[in-house]
Amino acid sequence: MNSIKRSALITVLSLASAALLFGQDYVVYDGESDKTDLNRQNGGSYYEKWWDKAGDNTMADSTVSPHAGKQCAVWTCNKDWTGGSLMVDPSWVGVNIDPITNFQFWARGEKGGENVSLMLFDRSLGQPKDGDGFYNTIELKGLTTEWKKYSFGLSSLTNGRTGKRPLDTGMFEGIEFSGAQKGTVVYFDDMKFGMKPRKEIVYPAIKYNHIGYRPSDKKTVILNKKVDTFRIVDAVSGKTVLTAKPVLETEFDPDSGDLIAYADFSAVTNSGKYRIELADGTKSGDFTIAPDVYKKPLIDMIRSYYYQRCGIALEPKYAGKWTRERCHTNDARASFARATTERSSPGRSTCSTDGTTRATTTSIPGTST
Ligand SMILES: [Ca+2]
Repeated sequence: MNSIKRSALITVLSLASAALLFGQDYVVYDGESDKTDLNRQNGGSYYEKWWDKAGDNTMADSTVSPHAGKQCAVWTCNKDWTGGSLMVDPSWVGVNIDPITNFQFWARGEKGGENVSLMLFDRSLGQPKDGDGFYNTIELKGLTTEWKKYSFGLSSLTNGRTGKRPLDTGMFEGIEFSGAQKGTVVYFDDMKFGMKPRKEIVYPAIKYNHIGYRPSDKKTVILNKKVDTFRIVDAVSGKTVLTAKPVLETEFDPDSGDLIAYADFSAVTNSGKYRIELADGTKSGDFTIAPDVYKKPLIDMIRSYYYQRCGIALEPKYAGKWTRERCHTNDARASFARATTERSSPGRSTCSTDGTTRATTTSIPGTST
């Protein structure tokens, strides 16, 4: 990226290319719902001023000519070079933006010609070794009074340029607004992370009980295909032991969107390994018919409670390769976010493996804690 000038980072997309969205977007701000406006109390994002006295800069929901819907956000800089941050996650947990491909938003200036800097940051912002200059910054220069769409490939913002620290994508926290002169008023709307397209997952058309079936039980498999007949085949000999017709339950199940049919093979009562084959050639994996098919799952399930115990050591003779020392032996404690009007960022807690909880407080550039 260092060979590309910063200004080249900014790609102004035409309306024609606005359709190039990815899968399900993560809405950072659109001003249209409790979760996507600036009301933290309702679970939305919120604005936190950093270098300021009260009113040096603000960000608020606005009904003045939004790009879409009823509201947009208005950022107002009342004192040169002051700034603050749009906190994306009101709970301070952080947002995993690994599956994100781009950062996009619409912006306009109140008068035209406005400049403002946007910086994506994670929890490490402000640690002594990470001044704010270590992050990649989006420089918006010369905004117009008309709404324009901006989009940035996230890799250009997270992979870093020379001397820039990449974002911790698992702990993404917010977007800083700064770098403007007194009197700058900028509107934002439809601020989103574009998600990678989701691959459709295709599940096998035959749903059978992988644990197995007891000889005297009613035995069915669910089919998501319409076929005239099915066969139960002895997996060892390859011989067909039953041929029958499935019963169609529905052509369209509203919950799954599937066709559902049942293939009943309760007539097969001899212990052994079998599979089901449909008239169109579709086959299941092998399954067992035996009186004790539930024995091993029962043991595994009960044993799982032992593996999950933390206050005792897991011994090799019981735990095998999952042997370990006892853990979480101390009382745990957690600290929570302080009022956002304080000049330092909230303390956060991390539960460590020894059961203690480390509270960390992050300094913010330009403030003292
Ligand atoms: Ca809106």
